[in-house]
Amino acid sequence: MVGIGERKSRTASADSDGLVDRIGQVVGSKGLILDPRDMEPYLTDWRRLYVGRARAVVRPATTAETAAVVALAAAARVAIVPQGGNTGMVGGSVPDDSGRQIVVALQRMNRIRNLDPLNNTLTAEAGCILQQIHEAARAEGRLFPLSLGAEGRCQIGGNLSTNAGGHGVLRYGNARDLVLGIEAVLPDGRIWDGLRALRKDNTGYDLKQLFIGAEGTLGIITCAVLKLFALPQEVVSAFVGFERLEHAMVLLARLRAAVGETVTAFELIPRIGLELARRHVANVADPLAGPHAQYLLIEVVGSRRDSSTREAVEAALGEALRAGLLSDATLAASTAQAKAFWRVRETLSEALALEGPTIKHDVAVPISETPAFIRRATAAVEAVLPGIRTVAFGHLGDGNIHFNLSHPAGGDPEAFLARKTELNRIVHDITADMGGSISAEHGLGQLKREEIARYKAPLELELMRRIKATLDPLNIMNPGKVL
Ligand code: FAD
Ligand code: 2HG
Ligand code: ZN
Repeated sequence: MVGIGERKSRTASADSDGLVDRIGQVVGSKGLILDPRDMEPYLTDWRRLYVGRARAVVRPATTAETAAVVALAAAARVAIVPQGGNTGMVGGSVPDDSGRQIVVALQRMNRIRNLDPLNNTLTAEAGCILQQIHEAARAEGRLFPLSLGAEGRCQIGGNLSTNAGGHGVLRYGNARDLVLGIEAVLPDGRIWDGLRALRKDNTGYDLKQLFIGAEGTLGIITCAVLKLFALPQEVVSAFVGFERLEHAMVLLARLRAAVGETVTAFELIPRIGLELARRHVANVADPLAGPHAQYLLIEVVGSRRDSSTREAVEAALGEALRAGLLSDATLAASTAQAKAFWRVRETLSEALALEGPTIKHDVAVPISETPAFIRRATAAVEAVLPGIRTVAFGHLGDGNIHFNLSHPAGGDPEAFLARKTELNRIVHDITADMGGSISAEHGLGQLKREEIARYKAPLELELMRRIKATLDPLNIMNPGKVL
């Protein structure tokens, strides 16, 4: 660690215009990180694809402090990179390598400002960890349904800025659908108080939606009013083995016919994914006895404290088994068992990273087209790179496939990564041809900033640029991301 005196002298020497000093006066010593070693975790993204440098990492504790920091940076024409839990998949949360940008990390803004059980709303500051919000809601007998593998680390500000998806989208929608109001600091340092807690508000453009999914390019989200839901009384988790992807779509339709819109997760795990998770991650077990080509992790919730949902799911799966749609299935008999099912699903990204170089695609196609997409894209990448290992998993119930490509076993990892652009092009062209999106839930960040120009209509890109120029004419808010 570096002593305070040392930090000061380091600051002074690198701070010829006095900006960092002025920011330090706003946020105090707890709010400023200048030592290169202490800054390190804020400069590298989760995937370790991007390593940037920063003039300072600033950790404001309040909206007023955030606004003052942004105003100072804007006056000095210094760019800001907002950062939440730094779990993003597309390099949006880390600075470039100029060493001139300032990272504004929201982690100290972690208060739940209000929870209104009768209005079914929770008001949380941007730096609240998603899991903290789950726990606060649960303590009042409510559910905040946004749910993803990174929930122990990602922050609600990051979730909203990426319009995160995750496991519950087919029942509850994306992050965008779970917000009633936000508060944001604009690129000129003004505070927009849009913290309304209303179900209905038709008074013009829905401004909050501009900031949601903007990946920090239009302002810093500092607080949000979130929608809460009834806590399920019964949660049924099933792990299903099956052989043909088309059958999964039929199974989803049958399940919905049996239990209505209470299917909250319908997640695809291919055999290779299960094998990689077992190889690389501790405490991952195969819930079924024999091997199957594909698996589904299904969750259905019930609103009655009895076993009626479990019985309905059991019956639907039994019928599907007899109809040859699936090969085997097991229902979790306890919360611990359900957790073990989820461990298989939620450690897939980690397992892939541990297996070696991976080329990722996060695509959406119409739900009914997912089997055709997986087949077509798999054949296309295998044709150009025999031995390539496709690990297509994800949110099948939303038509969102994480089409991951792992390097051929025993092959040269560098040679594999050198073909990234070519493989991206193949997968994304197929996606576009099927009416899909090249970023279903992870956003564009730096990773897909150039790529999107090929797939988005010029008019849409023009409108996006105009919105950016209107809100951020100095281009200081996370420049080089999205656009
Ligand atoms: P960060 O990574 O810190 O930032 C993401 C972007 O938002 C950046 O552009 C940043 O500048 C901006 N930003 C952050 N906070 C603010 C703010 N307060 N105001 C303005 N801009 C801000 N994503 C999914 O959608 N679904 C999944 O199922 C899913 N599963 C994952 C599983 C694992 C194991 C991991 C590592 C990641 C997963 N992700 C998933 C990706 C990631 O967790 C989400 O994108 C998450 O929403 C990012 O939140 P964060 O706080 O880490 O944001
Ligand atoms: C998930 O659903 C995440 O697990 C990550 O969105 C997907 O690693 C990936 O490709
Ligand atoms: Zn996902």
